[in-house]
Amino acid sequence: MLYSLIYSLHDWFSPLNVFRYITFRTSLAILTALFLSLLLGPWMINKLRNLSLTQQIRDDGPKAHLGKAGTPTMGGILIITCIMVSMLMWGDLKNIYIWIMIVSLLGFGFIGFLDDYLKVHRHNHRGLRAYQKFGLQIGLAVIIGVFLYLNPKDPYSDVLSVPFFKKWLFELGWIYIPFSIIVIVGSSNAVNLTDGIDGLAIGLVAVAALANGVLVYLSGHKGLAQYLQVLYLPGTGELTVFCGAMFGAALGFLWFNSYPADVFMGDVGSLSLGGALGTLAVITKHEIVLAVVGGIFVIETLSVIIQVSSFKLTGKRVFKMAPIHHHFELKGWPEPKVIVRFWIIGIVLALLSLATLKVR
Ligand code: 57M
Repeated sequence: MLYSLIYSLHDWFSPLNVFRYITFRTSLAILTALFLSLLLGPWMINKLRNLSLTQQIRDDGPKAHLGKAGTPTMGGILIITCIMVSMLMWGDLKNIYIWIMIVSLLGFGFIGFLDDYLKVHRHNHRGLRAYQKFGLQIGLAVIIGVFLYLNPKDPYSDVLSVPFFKKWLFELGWIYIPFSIIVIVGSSNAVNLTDGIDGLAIGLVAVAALANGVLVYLSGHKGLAQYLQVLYLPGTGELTVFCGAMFGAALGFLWFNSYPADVFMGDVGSLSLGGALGTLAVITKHEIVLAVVGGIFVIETLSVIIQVSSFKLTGKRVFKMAPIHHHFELKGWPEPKVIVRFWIIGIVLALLSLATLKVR
């Protein structure tokens, strides 16, 4: 909104023309979300604590985690608030893709909020039942997937692109709808599983937001998309501003969630951020690239699938504990070492995903 108001004045004051540029507004979105997080963080943490919205620690987890009991959770409310304020200020609210991202962020955030709230307020600390949580997530993803598939403005609404192989475009037809649902729901739950040690998930979300910001800027820019031979998707360039808001809010939350964490994001944060990243990948046709950018999220999810399958089929564990971050904790790695080493791998994978743009 603020963007439209300021930009409309550029006829009288030409320097305001700079607000036309996505890169300029993305910088403002990053700074707004970051400083709003730092400003509201302490107040939000106290509020969560005063409302007894604090974490229960399961006793079957790493013993080192027992000391985390009582840490305020549902800090994802702060993340979502900062992204939304930043978007409402600097995003072009006439862009349909911005609204699809907002629906995804708030929709998955609401599902996570329900789960968190029930966990805190139920005597057995049980949140939503698995079928309820998955059912709500799939329902939201169906709405997003069908809308994107029927989007008259997107000539590639059913196309799957493959990194490195620029000419390979697979027209999936209506199959694209279930495919996009799997990407969105899978991404939401992958971030949720990864959020099991201080700062790991939010740090990787910041890396993914930054990498996706570069990807979406290029695929929304006609000249650059043609030069790099990536799909040119008109109107998606505006999502760079959303990625900037996400990056700024993630950095701001990391200030408080870094080890030893003052606050956890809760499912309200992990489900919403994961759902947004998955939706972003579907809009920009970078689903396979997302799997590289969010490689740690994929590895964490695969570790759970392997562990649960092995345990059910053979009664034996492959890892000391899944997700894999717990495995390294139980191997004796201090928590900060697990976090930073996983971030390093995440950054390398993000750089690799950007390399797919150049390699033909
Ligand atoms: C999401 N939630 C954390 C916090 C955060 C099938 C199985 C793999 C499911 C999985 C599970 O329950 N996942 C749920 C992970 C929890 O964090 C809360 O949840 C929010 C994210 N959704 O924001 O509110 C705990 O994680 C720790 N934490 C931090 N710092 C952070 O910044 O230390 C979180 C954020 C928090 C805190 O201790 O309480 C979680 O782990 O539950 N289950 C597991 O991950 C469990 N693994 C397991 O059961 N493995 C078995 C299975 C696969 C057969 C095995 O390997 O044998 C582990 N998690 C816990 N206890 N808490 C181990 C047991």
